[in-house]
Amino acid sequence: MITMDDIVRDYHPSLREQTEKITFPLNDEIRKLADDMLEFIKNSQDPEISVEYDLRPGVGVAAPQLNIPIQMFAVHIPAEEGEEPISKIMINPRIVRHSVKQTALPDGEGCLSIDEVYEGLVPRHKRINVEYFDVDGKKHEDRFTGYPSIVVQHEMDHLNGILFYDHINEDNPFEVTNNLELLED
Ligand code: SB8
Ligand code: NI
Repeated sequence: MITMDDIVRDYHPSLREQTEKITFPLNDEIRKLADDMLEFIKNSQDPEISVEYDLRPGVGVAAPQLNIPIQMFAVHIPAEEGEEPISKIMINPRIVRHSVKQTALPDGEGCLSIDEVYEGLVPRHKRINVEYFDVDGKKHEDRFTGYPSIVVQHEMDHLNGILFYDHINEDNPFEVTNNLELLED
C-alpha cells in the first residue's frame, strides 16, 4: 500500500517536471498504480486507517507526487449536500472549457507534498469542463464546479509541474480581485 513515505516533498525535481501522456490499454503496472492511488486517498480520509499509518488527509493525489511522471491522478471528494461523491481516476486530462469567474478557498490550499504552510488565496476557475480517459480507455467529459473544480485544477497542476503556492500573489496574498468569488461552505 502507498504511505506518506512514498510521497515526494517540495524541492524534489519530480514535482517540477512535465509528465508523459499515458497510452491504452494500460499495462498491469499502471492499472495497479491507479488502484493503489485511489486506495491511498480513501485511506487518508479514514479516521482509523489514517491514524494507524500516519497518513495526512488528502482529497487527491497525482502520479508525480509518487515520483512517476505520467498524466494520471486520483480524486476522492466526499459528497457535498445535494451532490454525488466524486471518486475517480483521471488520465490525460484536458480543460476544454472554463468560466471567466474565479474561485478560491478562503483559507488557501495545502498539498501532501508541501510540508510548509503557504498562506494566501489560490485563484482557480470556478467552473471547468474536463476531457479525460478512465482506466478502461473510455473518454469522458465532466463538468466541475466550486470545490471539486479547485481539487481537479490542483491535481492537473501537478501534471504540469505547478504547485499551489505558484498562484499566490506575493504582494497581496489575500487580495480578492473583481472576478474572484471566495468559496463558502
Ligand atoms: C485543495 C486542498 C488540497 C488539495 C487540493 C485542493 C486544500 O488544501 C483544502 C483546503 C481546505 C479544505 C479542503 C481542501 O489536495 C491535497 C492533496 N494533494 O496534495 C494533492 O495533490
Ligand atoms: Ni498537491
